[in-house]
Amino acid sequence: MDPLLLNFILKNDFGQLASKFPSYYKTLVSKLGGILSQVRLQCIQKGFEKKQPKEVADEIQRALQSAENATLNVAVIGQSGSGKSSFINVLRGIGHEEAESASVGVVPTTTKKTPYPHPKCPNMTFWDLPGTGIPESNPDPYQEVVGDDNYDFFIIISSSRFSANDAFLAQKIQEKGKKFYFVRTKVDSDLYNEKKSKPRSFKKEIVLQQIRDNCLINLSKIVSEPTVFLVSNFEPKKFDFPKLQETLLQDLPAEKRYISLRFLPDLSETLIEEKKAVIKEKLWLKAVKAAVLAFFPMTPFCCGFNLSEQKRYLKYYQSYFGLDEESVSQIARSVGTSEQEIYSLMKSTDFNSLVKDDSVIANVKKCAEYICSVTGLIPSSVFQFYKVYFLHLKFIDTVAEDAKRVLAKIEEMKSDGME
Ligand SMILES: Nc1nc2c(ncn2[C@@H]2O[C@H](COP(=O)(O)OP(=O)(O)O)[C@@H](O)[C@H]2O)c(=O)[nH]1
Ligand SMILES: [Mg+2]
Repeated sequence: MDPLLLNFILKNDFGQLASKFPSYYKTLVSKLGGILSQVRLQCIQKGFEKKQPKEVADEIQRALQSAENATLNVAVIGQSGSGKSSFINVLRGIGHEEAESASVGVVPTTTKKTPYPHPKCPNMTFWDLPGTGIPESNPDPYQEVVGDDNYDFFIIISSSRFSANDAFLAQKIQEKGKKFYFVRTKVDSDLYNEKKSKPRSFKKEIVLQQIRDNCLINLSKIVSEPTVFLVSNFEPKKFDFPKLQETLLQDLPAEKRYISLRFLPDLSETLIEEKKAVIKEKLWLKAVKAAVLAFFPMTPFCCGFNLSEQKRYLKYYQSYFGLDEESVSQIARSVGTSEQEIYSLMKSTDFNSLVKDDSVIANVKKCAEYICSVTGLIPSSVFQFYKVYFLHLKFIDTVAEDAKRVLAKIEEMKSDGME
């Protein structure tokens, strides 16, 4: 039960909401941050203070809309062959051999700046920038590349010892006042090579630390607190890929966080948890908006309980966690199993039992009893409102657990395949 919302519905106490909203909001949101910027939070709080429900509802609506419509432009830059295209394919959740993938190869395959929109979100574009150091490349690629102000941030990709080219790029981006992340790819092959050449003294952690130190020492001459992410584009769930994703999400402005969380691949359980937090936050904001608007006489609080509509929502949550039909068949293909096997891991396929779930009914009853004990009756619109709210929470929790089981299965099947 959501105490803030419940009290508001019961008492319509704007003063209480004004004072509690910002701190309560912070307890609800993902640890990477929520979708309301500080400015929006203050506007909402002011709206409550002035008892202006319409302003509050409008501000929430604007926040929800800008979260949905946000754009993200990521520039991926580095020497030819360093793994830029492979890296972009990982972030777009696309296999290197799929039709829409950025072409990957042992010979230079990208000679001009190429946009790769996310297949499910055209607002999110990764820019594969001309490989430097190859004869066909633009004589002054940095001017074109770094001069463009439309990128939200840069990712410098490097696959070997820190080079003069890496330093030059970092310097140029830094001079432009833009943010960059330094990604060292192909650590899988570094480990493999080290193990081959020094089988007796090989220690994975030491090799990784040496690579990290080499990058950090050089970068610290350019930026004050450098961070380096060691990744393998072949095994993105390992090494620093998940941490890189978390850092990007944390650093993004609030309104860009929702689509980024939604469309970047689920590389770890932590990211699934963060995704869950942001979609619950969205549901909560919608509920606050509905409750606030219900303050106007004649505004319907909730449009009743429509089963087919609820089914559509469940499908939406499945797609949010990358478990829609298309994604399931893609997952099945990528690990070489049947769609049926993936579906057998998912409890959210059973819509009817979710609708009848005891915990949803118990939560609604608890709220209804509490409201009745204070007011003597519960309007049916409020009852329906809670029914929908708790059902959606159940949908989200169930789909998130499904996503974790599918993630574990993918890992298990991939490691079986490698043995
Ligand atoms: N072992 C290993 N090879 C990689 C990795 N990333 C890319 N490659 C390979 O490196 C070559 C160049 O990759 P590509 O993505 O085309 O680099 P780009 O020229 O920077 O776009 C290809 O043969 C890739 O398969 C990685 O993380 N590990
Ligand atoms: Mg390329």
